Formats: sequence, C-alpha cells, structure tokens
Amino acid sequence: MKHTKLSITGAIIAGLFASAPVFAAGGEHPDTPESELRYKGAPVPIDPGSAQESFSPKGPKMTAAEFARAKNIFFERCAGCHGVLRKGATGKPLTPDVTLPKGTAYLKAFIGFGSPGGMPNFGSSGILAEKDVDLMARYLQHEPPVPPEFGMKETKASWKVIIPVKKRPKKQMNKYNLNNIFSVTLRDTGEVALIDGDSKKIITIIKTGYAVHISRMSTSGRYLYVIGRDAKVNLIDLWMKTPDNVAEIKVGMEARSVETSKYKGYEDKYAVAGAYWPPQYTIMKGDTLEPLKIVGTRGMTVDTQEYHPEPRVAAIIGSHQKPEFIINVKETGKVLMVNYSDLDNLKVTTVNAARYLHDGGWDSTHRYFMSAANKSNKIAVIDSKTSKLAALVDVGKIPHPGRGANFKDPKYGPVWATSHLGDDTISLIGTDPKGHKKHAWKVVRTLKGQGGGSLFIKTHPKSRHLYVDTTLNPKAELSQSIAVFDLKNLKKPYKVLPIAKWAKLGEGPKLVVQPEFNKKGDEVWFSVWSGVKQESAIVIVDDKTLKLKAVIKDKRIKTPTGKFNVYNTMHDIY
Ligand code: DHE
Repeated sequence: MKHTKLSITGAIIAGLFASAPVFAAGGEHPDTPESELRYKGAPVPIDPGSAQESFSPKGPKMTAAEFARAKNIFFERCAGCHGVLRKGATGKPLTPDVTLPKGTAYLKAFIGFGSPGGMPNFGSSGILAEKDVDLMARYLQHEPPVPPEFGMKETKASWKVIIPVKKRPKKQMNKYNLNNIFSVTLRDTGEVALIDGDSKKIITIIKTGYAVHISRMSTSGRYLYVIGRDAKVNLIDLWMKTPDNVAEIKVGMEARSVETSKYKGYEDKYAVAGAYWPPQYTIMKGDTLEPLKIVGTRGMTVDTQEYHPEPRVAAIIGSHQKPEFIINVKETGKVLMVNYSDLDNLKVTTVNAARYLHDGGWDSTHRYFMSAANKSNKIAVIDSKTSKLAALVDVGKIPHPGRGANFKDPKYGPVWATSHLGDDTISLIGTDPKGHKKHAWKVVRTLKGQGGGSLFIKTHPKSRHLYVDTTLNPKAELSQSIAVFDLKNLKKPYKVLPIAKWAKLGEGPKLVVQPEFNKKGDEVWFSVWSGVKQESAIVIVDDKTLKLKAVIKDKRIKTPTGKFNVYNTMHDIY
C-alpha cells in the first residue's frame, strides 16, 4: 500500500481523537494517566514502501506480503513513540536484541493488552485484529527496515522557487496591518489560514505541507515560514497583494520545526528547519529556501553516552546574542548552538542538557533559552551569551510550555512559567540572576491548575492574566475550557472560561488549544479543535474583562490548532 495523503490524515485523526475513548475505557494502564496516553506520536509520514524489507535469519517466519503490511502498521501506529528505527523514544526500544529473547507469545500479550508504562492495548481495544497482533509480534523480531536518507541531492530536487526574488513586490502591496495578522495552522487540511487580527476576516488560505505544524517569522516581518509534518517548508511573502507561497522545499521525510536568523546583520538572511527523519537540520537562504548546508544529529546520548541512530530535531530558536541557531536534539538530550556566520567552517557548541528535549522559549530578556526535557521532568536553562548550561531545574511531570510565559511574580520578580502534561501544576522559575539572585533558576512558586494534559500557556507584557489550556485532559469540561490566573494576585483561585461552549458548535471533541495574543496584547485567541468533518472555531476573549469578544467560524477553518501572531512571533513576545 502506498501511503497516501488521505490515509495518513485519516490515521492522524483516528490516532488523536478516536484513540481517546479506548484509553479511557481500560484500567490497563494504572501508572499512565490518559492525558499522557493521548499525547502519542502521530503516524510517521514516511512512505513505508521506501524502507526495504530486512528479514533476520533468527526472526520468526514471515512472507514478504506480511512484512509489508506490518511495516505499514508500524509506521502508522508505533513509530511516533518507538522511533522509526525502534531505538526507543517515548516508547521502549524494540530492536531484535530486545525482542528476540522475549519471543512471539510475550510480545503478543504486550501488544494485545498494553502495559502500565503507557503502551496502548492494541488488541483488546479492537484497534488491531488478532492476526495483526500476531503479525506485529513476529515483525518486531526482525531488523527494523531503514527509510532512505535525504541528502542535498534529494533536498535540491524538492526545492521550488515559485516567484523569484526579482519578481516579488518592492514594497507592501496590500493594506493589511501585517503586524496583526495571525497564521493559523489548519492541521488536517495541510493549510494555513491568514486571518486579519483587526477585522477578524480570513485574508486567504494557503496550501502548505500536510499535518502542518508551526509557523515562524523572518526578523523583518515580511516572510512567513510554515513547516508540515511531511518536512515541507513553505515560504510565504506577506507583501504580496494576496500573500502566497513564493518558495518551497522538503528537508527530509518528517519534521516539526523551522526558525530564522535573528542576530543583528543577519535579519531575513537564513532559515533553518529540523527533521525527525532523517535526523538532521538544514540551513537555507531566507528569501528563497535554497538549501546551503545539511548537518546530521546522530551521535551519543547525554547521560549513558551510547550511540543513538535517530536523535530527532525538536524546537529551534534563533539567538539574539550571537549569529546562532539553538537546536534541541530530542533523544540525545543535547542542545546545539550552531553558528551560521561561516557555513563552510561551521562551529557548533554542544551543550549537555537532559532527555528528551522538546519545546521551549526565551526568558523575558531573550538571553536564556528555557528548554523542556520532558522525560526528565526538567527545564534546561541555556545561556545564549556564554553558550553554556546555566541550570537544570526540576519541575512537574512532563513539562510542555510551548514557548512558555514571562511575567513578574509580585514576590520573586521576573519568572518564566510552564504547565505540564503529566500533572495539574504550573511551575514558575525565577529568571533574573542579577536582580533576584537567590531565586534565579529555581521554582519559586507552583500554581495548581485545572488538571493535567496541558499543552500551552500564555501571557503578554500588557496583560495581567495567565492562560493555561488543558487540551489533552480526558474530562471534556477541562479539555474544552481555559484556566486564567490573576498575575497581580497569584493566590486568588483561577477563573474558568468555557471557551468551547462560547463557540456554540455541534458534535465533536472541541479541544481548546494554544492561547495567542494579538499585537496590542488586549485580546487572546483560542482554537476550538474538532475533527476534520466537524465544525471548529477560533474564540477571541477580551483580556481586560475576560468576556467573549468574537467567534470566527467559517467552513474553511478546519482543525485549527496553533496560531502565530506576526508581531509577537517576530519579536518573541510571550
Ligand atoms: Fe507539536 C510545537 C513536536 C503534537 C501543536 N511541536 C512543537 C515543537 C515540536 C513539536 C518539536 C517545537 C517547535 C519549535 O518551537 O521549533 N508536536 C510535536 C510532536 O512530536 C508531537 C508530540 C506528536 C507528533 O507526532 O507530531 C506533537 N503538536 C502536537 C499536536 O498534536 C498539536 C497539539 C496539534 C497540531 O497542530 O498538531 C501540536 N506543536 C503544536 C503547536 C506548537 C508546537 C501549536 C507551537 C507552539 C508555539 O506557541 O510555538
């Protein structure tokens, strides 16, 4: 079977939404809360046909057709957690040295009934038929098939300049207030919606990579970069009469992150995208996406110092202190400070952090990168000025800050905050080593939110509120609402805003996800995310009054998730 766009998209929805009730029903995972189980990797968008069969002489018997079917199932259901090469990530390693001694019967029971550690019960839940459970148990005892590499030849072949620089506008050709445009991820249609933050009208819908993930801005605010899970990067020119794609490229077969050069003198010069497969990052020209340099991330893990063949690139952030990209490498637990001032003699400083690095953002001074090591329950503080680890801070269970939230704690001064997937806490970390030395890089306060399953947290320098989502909490009243804390009085109980209810939608999961401020910092936008065939919406709240201000509904707004305000993204305001 060829992995078509449709089947993958369907599977993503199935994986994310349909799996939830299955997990909820079972008492099979006493040690793993459902909010964690819900946060499993999406299907890997690599064509399984491209990874060659690799029968092992010691493995149980399988026909070529069985192997091909198992490969499909593995890429769709398992690789997100166990890694394409089965070396282990959120899920355990499943290489033949581990699986062969266990044998078919043991593996069948494991796949069929799941484990307390978080392995779903694929058999008893009905996700996999009995014969497929048997098939997978045998497949796992063979060597993992390796998907192809993606070097400069393949990258260049995928590169298209749709409108050359010379033919692009010399000035802004539209009347939009560019600073207040929102790029909204339409996850399952492979598009972004550009929405005018002033009029709340959709400007245009632009085709991007499928299962599109994040948007980032060039320093000047002219160019918008969007990356899809299929590793396609789209470059959108906001100066065009109707903004549209001017270039595109693929940086691998699976990816999540894109960023731009922010250092003085390098504004709009470079872009960088990080891939999950192959594990590598690609530096490109900022205005054309011409690929300039590809660097692999395979290497040794930070703690056990063992070779890892698949260390995926997670968050990337552009330094304001040096001409550097700061790159989280998930499985090795290392942060790479990649100096782009001389691409032929590339200098990379490797900072030891902790596993598995995922997302993160700046402190308010834009000097310290606060990076979540989600399996270690730590925030790694990277000093972008000295290129050193400033601290590893213990926080709650599975920190997931997005880019986090910066504000002044009435008692402890400037703090950066993260919420958590694995518990209901919000950790406030002191970030002012000069003015509040005693409190720097310590959790100075822990707030109690609505529940676990939080993905994103947000405030704005002009706001007195902190917004915390609980998108993956199994309780609908929590996944469909937002907790708001008063930053002037953190002892006050949080208020709950029934965002999904305000959207007045029909059937659907209606998950409320990712608060994002407008440029002025007086309104905050939320996605109400339902299935691709159901109605979704964007709900806008007045930050002063915490009252509903507007609801954007349109049949084109399908599966909205991340929203990126141009000005706030350009200036790293959060
Ligand atoms: Fe994300 C950021 C990876 C699932 C919405 N996500 C990120 C980043 C990474 C990442 C590495 C940081 C990028 C950066 O800053 O450079 N996300 C992954 C996954 O591997 C994971 C767990 C599973 C998968 O297979 O993709 C995953 N992410 C999701 C979702 O299911 C979400 C909720 C909905 C969606 O759109 O797919 C989702 N991720 C987001 C958003 C951001 C993000 C909105 C950016 C937040 C921000 O404010 O910057």
